[in-house]
Amino acid sequence: MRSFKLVALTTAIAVGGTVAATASSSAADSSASSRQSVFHARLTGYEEDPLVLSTAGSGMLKAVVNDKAQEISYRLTYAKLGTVTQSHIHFGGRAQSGGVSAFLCAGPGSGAPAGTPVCPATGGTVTGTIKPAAVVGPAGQGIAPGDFAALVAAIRAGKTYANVHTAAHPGGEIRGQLR
Ligand SMILES: [Cu+2]
Repeated sequence: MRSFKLVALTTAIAVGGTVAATASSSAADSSASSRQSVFHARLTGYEEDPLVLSTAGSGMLKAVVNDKAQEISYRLTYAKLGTVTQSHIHFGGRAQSGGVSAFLCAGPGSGAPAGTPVCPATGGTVTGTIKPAAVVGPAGQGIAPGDFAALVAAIRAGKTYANVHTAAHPGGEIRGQLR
């Protein structure tokens, strides 16, 4: 019994030590690079501005910023929408509409940069990568075409949102702030 207790105590110390080591190494990581690189947006109709519809549609965006490689890789999933025409990252705060900064997917005639993936019709998942050449603006709001750093700064400031546009709702059917 005595030796069993001793083993249990030793194990507890070892586990505690591991937890402490993990905690301190993650603290070191975050101080070495305090800039956030993984962002998510939960898209619903309720986030649209102006709020004009109740929709069963919903979506999720995950975006990973790689400063060194100068690219944002993303995965956009959505469901229960009308016919999707295009999807973007826009410059703007919550409940505030702004211009298009980059395409996430597009249909024909949307004017999207070459290489923009095609939007799944009414639901599905699309993945892609935004490189500096895919940053289209909005120049009128201070983000020049190709200004990757300005887009990333806006994302980190919480001032960008993802929007999915449909044929029935050209202004956007679901939307969510990147954070
Ligand atoms: Cu849009």
